[in-house]
Amino acid sequence: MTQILAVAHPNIALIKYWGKRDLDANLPAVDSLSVTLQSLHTRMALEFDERAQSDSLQVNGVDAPDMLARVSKCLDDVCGVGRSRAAVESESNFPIGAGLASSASAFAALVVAANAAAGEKRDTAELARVAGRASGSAARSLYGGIVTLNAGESSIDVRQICAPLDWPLEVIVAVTEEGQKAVGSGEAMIRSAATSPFYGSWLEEQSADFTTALDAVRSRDFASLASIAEHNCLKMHSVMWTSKPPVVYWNKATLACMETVRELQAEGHAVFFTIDAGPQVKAICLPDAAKVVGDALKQTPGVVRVLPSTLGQGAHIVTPQ
Ligand code: 2P0
Repeated sequence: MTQILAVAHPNIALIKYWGKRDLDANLPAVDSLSVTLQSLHTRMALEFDERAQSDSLQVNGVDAPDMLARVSKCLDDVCGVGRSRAAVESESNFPIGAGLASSASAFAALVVAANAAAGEKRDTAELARVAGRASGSAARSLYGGIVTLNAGESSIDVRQICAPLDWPLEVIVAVTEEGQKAVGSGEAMIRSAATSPFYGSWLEEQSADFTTALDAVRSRDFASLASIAEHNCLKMHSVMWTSKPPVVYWNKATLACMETVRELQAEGHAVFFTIDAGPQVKAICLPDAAKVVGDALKQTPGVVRVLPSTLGQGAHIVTPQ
């Protein structure tokens, strides 16, 4: 069978997903709101082979047996358990497993590729639900621009609320460490729910934070979005830090980048930070501020490189069958 190629972009949550309502179904405990990044991508090549005995997976040109079970299960979810075995090759142009949502772009691209192979039977909303079972954040990468994920009792509802050009925010990712994180987000979330004394208030306040952010996007109120996104990020990290044992993804450069963003804000630039399950800092800004923000982060001690991006498209097929 022909090889199918899909591309998806990682997304960065401004209102974070941290915690699961249902472990088996991988349902998030809270609503989230994200931006999809155009310059970072995962390309997923998928080819089914009726004669093959088992699935295979390469990530950036190297066999990845640890991830294979999750990929096989996701292919079963899209194509059915009676499917042929598949050869899957994933390539990302940014550090993976480092808090840059590589599992989001990978599983979003995978479900789109698998759906094309299976004859386009599922719509995007359904693919988002399937991707979310593999990786909670992957559901959001099915869509471009600014995206919401509502976490219901038994299902998720994912939507684009703003197309990329309707509010052309820019994101500068400051990479402070290229290596993979020591504790995966799935495991860390479970630990937080079980041990952080702040987890309950995190859950309680989330829908108010989500609504504030949604209103800020709808009214294009950058200052309001900045304030709630930074608050929500720091609250998620407070839950992580107060887990037992603590989950601390930051390094010295993470803090230095936050300080840089604070200085830029004091100079009047429209920028705010967010940080995920890794030490990288993402600075979200209005287009006018992008150059000065990029230059300032590049010069911040400990920053390895910066990756600038506009808001991007949802997951899509590159080569039709
Ligand atoms: C987010 N993160 O909303 C949050 C913020 C990291 C910090 O979603 O266990 O890899 O596969 O559902 O999607 C990263 O977690 O977790 C994540 P699983 P996922 O983007």
